[in-house]
Amino acid sequence: MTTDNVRMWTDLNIDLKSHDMLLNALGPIFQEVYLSQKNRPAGMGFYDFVVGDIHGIRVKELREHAKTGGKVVATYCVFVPEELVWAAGAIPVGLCAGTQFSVPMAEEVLPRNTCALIKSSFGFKLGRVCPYVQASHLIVGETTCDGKKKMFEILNQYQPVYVMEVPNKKTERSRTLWHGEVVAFKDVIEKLTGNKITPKKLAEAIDLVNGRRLALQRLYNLRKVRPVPISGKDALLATQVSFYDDAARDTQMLNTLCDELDKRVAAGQGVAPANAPRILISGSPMAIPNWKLHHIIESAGAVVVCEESCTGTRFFSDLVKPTPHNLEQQLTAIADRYMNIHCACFTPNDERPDDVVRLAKEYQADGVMHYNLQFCHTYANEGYKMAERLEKEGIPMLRIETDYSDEDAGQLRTRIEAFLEMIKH
Ligand code: BJ8
Repeated sequence: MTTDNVRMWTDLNIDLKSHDMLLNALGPIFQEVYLSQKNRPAGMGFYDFVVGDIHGIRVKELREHAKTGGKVVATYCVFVPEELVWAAGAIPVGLCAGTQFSVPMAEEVLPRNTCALIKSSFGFKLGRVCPYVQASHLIVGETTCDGKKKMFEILNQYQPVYVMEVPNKKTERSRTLWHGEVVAFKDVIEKLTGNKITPKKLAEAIDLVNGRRLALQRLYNLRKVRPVPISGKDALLATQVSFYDDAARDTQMLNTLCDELDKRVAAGQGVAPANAPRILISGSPMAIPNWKLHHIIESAGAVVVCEESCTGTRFFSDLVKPTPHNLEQQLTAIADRYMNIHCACFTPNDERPDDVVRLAKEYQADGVMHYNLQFCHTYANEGYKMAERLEKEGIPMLRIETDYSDEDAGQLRTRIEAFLEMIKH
């Protein structure tokens, strides 16, 4: 912990005592979950460094940006079109939190029966333990689920929040509404930054974000190979870091990692034996440092080969389609791309089971684990239709409902081991 960092955190009004406790807890968990893995790609060294300095260097970059008049825009959902933020010269940063540490802080205000992701994120603000929240000039929320929607109203009492209306259906009327929301968001960001979003700037931002999506697609494509050249834990970490690292640097680091994985594939080198059970996880997102399920699965000898989630395929599968440099057409292409995210907030949302079936085949998954955070009603309910669909397809599925605490780890381990035993070749 450098003096510089402490000064920066003090300037950001961080509660230093709680913050110390948070960082001190993270180190041993990272050691146990990540650094104990054997045969990791050397390219993961970058991600280890990022986690080792999680509240240091990147926050410093955001502060430098702010010193020159730049803005930082925080988000909680992959529906917020980050292209518009970059195009206005601001920096987007994903804020979702995946730690139990801040959950009790949030429970002083929010109902206990709220999902851990919402509580953890809100607790970060209430407890003043997250420098990314503190460094943001605007938080952008969305109307995806009721828990988040109502949390944003309370969060707005602490920090400026702007909420985008995400429709709940996929009809033409909903698409029109969403298109209007994207246009309105452009105006909000222009007002915040004082910068006009030009077609040229927007084209550059579209290329920037598409570039990162392509790099993540490349990483995930490499996970389709048997034996798989990278663990699910490492792939998850690389994806999680993409939510807050600089997009250009992130793309470069992802591609460097993929170059190394290409060589592993060519040499037939895997992180697990070729016959290790291959698992696809589908459901709620896993924000950093939520590595709980992956750790249990991979400690039991299986390997996670894909995540159908917003910290997985939903984050990068679709690109913004190329258009002429014309603002209206670019905004339509952006709105169309984001409406194609099959979040459980939509009704109906039959495209999601379709995706899972397709992904299970592409990634040669032996089984699917349907993961929902406790009190997340949208994903919990979709688990029913997902089970029906996968049964028809002959794909074994295990339903997992959990939170961020370790209380149920033993019980989960037992259920997961039994499932793996059943699907073993
Ligand atoms: S597009 S999945 S990132 S909303 S887990 S907070 S749904 S109660 S996170 Fe999400 Fe956007 Fe959808 Fe993706 Fe609510 Fe459920 Fe909690 Fe959730």
